[in-house]
Amino acid sequence: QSETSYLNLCRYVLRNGTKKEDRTGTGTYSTFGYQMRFNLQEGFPLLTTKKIPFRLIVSELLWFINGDTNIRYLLQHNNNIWNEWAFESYVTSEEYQGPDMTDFGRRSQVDPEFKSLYDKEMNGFKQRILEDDDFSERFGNLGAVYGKQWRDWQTSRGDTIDQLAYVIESIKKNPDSRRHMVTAWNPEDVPSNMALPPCHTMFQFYVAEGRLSCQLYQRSADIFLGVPFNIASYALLTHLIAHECDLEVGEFIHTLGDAHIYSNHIEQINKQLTRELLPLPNVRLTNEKNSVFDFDMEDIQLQGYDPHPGIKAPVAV
Ligand code: DHF
Ligand code: TMP
Repeated sequence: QSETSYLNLCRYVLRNGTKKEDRTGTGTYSTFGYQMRFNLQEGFPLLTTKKIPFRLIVSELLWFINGDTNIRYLLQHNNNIWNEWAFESYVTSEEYQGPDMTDFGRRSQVDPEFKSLYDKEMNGFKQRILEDDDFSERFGNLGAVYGKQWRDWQTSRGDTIDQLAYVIESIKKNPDSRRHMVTAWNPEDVPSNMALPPCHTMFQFYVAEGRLSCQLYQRSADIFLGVPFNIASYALLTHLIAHECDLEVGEFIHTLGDAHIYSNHIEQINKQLTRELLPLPNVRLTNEKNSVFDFDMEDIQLQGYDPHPGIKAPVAV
């Protein structure tokens, strides 16, 4: 079963990872360069050894596909996975007048009194993003992140490039091409123009024997929290594009740069590794729609997902 390749990654980094400090101050065990393969014909690669909320994968992917970079859409779909990075830009702005939120990610894990202050500020922040258009324009936007680069890449000529639409056209017209590439890594934007430089930076499609495969290069991989989402997200993108192009799905190949386990995720991973694999679920896409750009949440259904319970872990900000 293809989940084994994820569990092998966990085992490999636990055993061989080098202790390494990181930007967030959490500390990691890390390795450089690793590849996993998922045969999408075997089933949909959503982990069964811990529950991954599929609706979060779908709403985040549709948000990318729509070219949206504002967390308001995610909040409207009850998806909180990007909140901290928008909140960070708010609490470091001149407009913010509340209690000191410096280093809120770490402090909220170790200081219960601070955590209640933080939860209150965060809830107020989310409410304003949802209700106040002007506030949401200014602080809900994560900058030139994935959606912007995929759909609306800014060129030096002053126009923009819709990389995703182009790649779908090229898969249809010229399936054998070796140029089915999309890149989210825009060197001009990386230093200052975004909340977090893209982690999943570049992907390529490949067509052979009527099957569509996808390979992703991920420069930085949070093995316990981010990677399970990234696998499912690109597997789903491959399904959506295959559906539009009248192809079957092939493989998802996941290539990692700095692949790390945060020091405060070790216990959780060890627990997960004791669990037995369960059957993989399947995705069903509506036949009423063809274009990737027309899909809504309800057009994407997951069947047969009966995983082990979720395992909580703090996210490093
Ligand atoms: N920073 C770090 N340090 N790691 C990440 O994985 C990460 N991912 C980002 C943005 N910044 C990041 C975007 N994707 C979660 C999962 C994916 C994600 C962000 C957060 C997460 O916290 N997942 C939890 C809870 C999900 C929920 O809200 O129910 C999980 O248990 O999977
Ligand atoms: P970095 O920018 O210092 O590499 O920090 C980004 C962290 O977020 C790092 O732990 C990797 C993790 N991450 C993922 O694993 N997957 C994702 O999709 C995103 C956005 C981040």
